Amino acid sequence: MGVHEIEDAALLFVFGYHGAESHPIVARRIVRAKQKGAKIICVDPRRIETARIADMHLQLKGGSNLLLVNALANVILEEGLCDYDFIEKHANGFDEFKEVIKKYTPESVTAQTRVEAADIRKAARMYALSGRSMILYGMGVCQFGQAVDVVKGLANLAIMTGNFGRPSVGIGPVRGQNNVQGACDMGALPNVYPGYQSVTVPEVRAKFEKAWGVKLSDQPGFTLTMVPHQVLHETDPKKQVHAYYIMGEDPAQSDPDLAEVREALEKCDFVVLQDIYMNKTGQYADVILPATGWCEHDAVYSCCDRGFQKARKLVEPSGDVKTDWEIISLVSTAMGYPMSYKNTVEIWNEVIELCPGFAGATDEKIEKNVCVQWPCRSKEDHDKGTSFLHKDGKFAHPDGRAKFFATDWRPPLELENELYPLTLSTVREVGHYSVRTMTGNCRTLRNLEDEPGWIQMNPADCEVLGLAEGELVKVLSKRGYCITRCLPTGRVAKGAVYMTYQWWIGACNELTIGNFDPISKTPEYKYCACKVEKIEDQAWAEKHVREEYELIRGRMGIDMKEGRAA
Ligand SMILES: Nc1nc2c(c(=O)[nH]1)N[C@H]1C(S)=C(S)[C@@H](COP(=O)(O)OP(=O)(O)OC[C@H]3O[C@@H](n4cnc5c(=O)[nH]c(N)nc54)[C@H](O)[C@@H]3O)O[C@H]1N2
Ligand SMILES: Nc1nc2c(c(=O)[nH]1)N[C@H]1C(S)=C(S)[C@@H](COP(=O)(O)OP(=O)(O)OC[C@H]3O[C@@H](n4cnc5c(=O)[nH]c(N)nc54)[C@H](O)[C@@H]3O)O[C@H]1N2
Ligand SMILES: [Mo]
Repeated sequence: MGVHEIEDAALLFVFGYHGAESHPIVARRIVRAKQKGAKIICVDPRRIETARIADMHLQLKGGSNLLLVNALANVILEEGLCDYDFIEKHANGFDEFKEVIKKYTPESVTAQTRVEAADIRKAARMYALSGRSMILYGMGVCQFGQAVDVVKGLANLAIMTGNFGRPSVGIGPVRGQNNVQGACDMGALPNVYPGYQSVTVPEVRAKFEKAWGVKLSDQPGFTLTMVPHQVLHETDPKKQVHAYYIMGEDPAQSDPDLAEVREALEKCDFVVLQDIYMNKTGQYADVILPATGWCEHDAVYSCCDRGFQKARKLVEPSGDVKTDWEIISLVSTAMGYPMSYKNTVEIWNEVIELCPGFAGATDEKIEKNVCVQWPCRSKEDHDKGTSFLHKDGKFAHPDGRAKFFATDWRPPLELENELYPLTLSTVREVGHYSVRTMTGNCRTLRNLEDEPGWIQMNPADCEVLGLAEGELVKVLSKRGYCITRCLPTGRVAKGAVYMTYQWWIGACNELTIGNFDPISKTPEYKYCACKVEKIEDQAWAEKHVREEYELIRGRMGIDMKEGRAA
């Protein structure tokens, strides 16, 4: 669906998504939906902003998503709240689905989800009966070892209640970065060319081979998160990774289990970093290729709602930098495959020529209509793109029907235990962005919030350890430790702590675990076991943090004279 459709839903089911911190502009749409009379159900283990304006907050225990989703489906089935006509006309696999779901009664999941059976029943009824229910989900779904199954579980809810194929319904992954959708659209995935065309389909491969005048492999590559394993532990020489070309990513800050990432970067024979700032990974790079930032070049972005939008160059870049596409062209030319694009429009024309789903999204059309959502197949003016998918119940499977898919819940890999009694979940904060190269280089934002960040803890857990707000603490897991500040808050449940992954010193990825969803290969950033230790010598700790910060800022080339932390 289009982002604007959020406002007109009759019910918003916000599941593991914290718009107020992550996407304040999208969050405005949620507030407006509320003002227009929508009901809101928030499913989050924390009392986030959405929970405060919601009609229901299901404060489940982290890691229990699929139990809750299956139990919601169970109620919808048991109480006959399905849209049977929609199911019959547009879906397959209903009987097998019912078989799996029937044991997930609300009572059977209460102990593990910590959500009352009566609340599960009430939420299921509200979702099924609103007439226009829209699901929004985020990293609270995706960052688990069992992630894709939960997405399919949410899709089941939408199929069984006929909430697909009309405006303001459906299931919306509110994708992370401003152009993460675009990166996928352009084929920055291991198994597809641009336009989601599979590398294993011979006709597709033949088309790209002809267009590019090369021979292409029929084997999918690796996902980013698999690289440390492919460098350190792969025994098949054909699958070992020896060189790593990193463009716009900082694995030494953003990947799980940083000790392992550092080992891999050190062992890798050749590392290239193409970035607009120095970052932690840059310290392991053999070559650094400096690129221009977003207002220094022309570009096309895809929003999370599949909308192509143009971004224009506003300022002339200064210093020894080039645009990303020029750098790629030069490297390619030097390696023996000449590329001679003159501008981004030329590149865009090649994209739409090779991708049937984007074929109609011409540069002129995006220019004229501001935003064109794919699929847009015809260059004719009348094809303005597609606001919502699955119109008239037509789905992407070859027979045009949706498919129910249900499976059993799997617990997270590393559960709380005697040595590490707390669960750690890692999230975002509004004032800083991902690996903080961009916002950490901005003095105003640093003045609002600076190293070493915070750990959100329930006041009862703080009391046990004798911790006060602002005190520096040591957080440890089986894999490493870091130092951060204690933030007592009733927004989180007892036994569960939360850190944001933006901090270089309070770097929670020293602690996180490399457990991956088998399909998406997304790490379990939202669950591992940890413990918090009091630091008796606070003066030492404050000095240590200051010194570490100066060291890192020195390596990153951030001017030490201005904007020093107070
Ligand atoms: N200011 C700022 N904005 C950002 C970013 C940033 O770094 N800073 N990063 C961008 C990126 S890359 C992304 S991907 C998006 C992500 O944006 P969101 O999807 O909102 O990501 P998170 O805040 O990590 O997690 C969402 C919620 O999941 C909840 N959660 C944790 N465990 C569970 C669970 O077991 N079940 C459920 N149902 N919920 C759970 C958390 O409490 C949290 O409130 O934000 C983007 N926007
Ligand atoms: N613990 C924990 N870890 C997480 C997460 C979590 O929730 N918890 N979230 C994960 C998620 S969802 C994401 S998306 C990742 C994000 O992690 P990363 O992708 O590593 O972080 P970003 O800050 O988005 O940007 C990476 C680099 O891109 C550079 N960059 C910005 N613009 C450009 C450009 O135009 N060209 C080039 N060449 N470079 C540019 C930045 O300077 C930065 O160094 O982190 C993941 N890591
Ligand atoms: Mo993300």
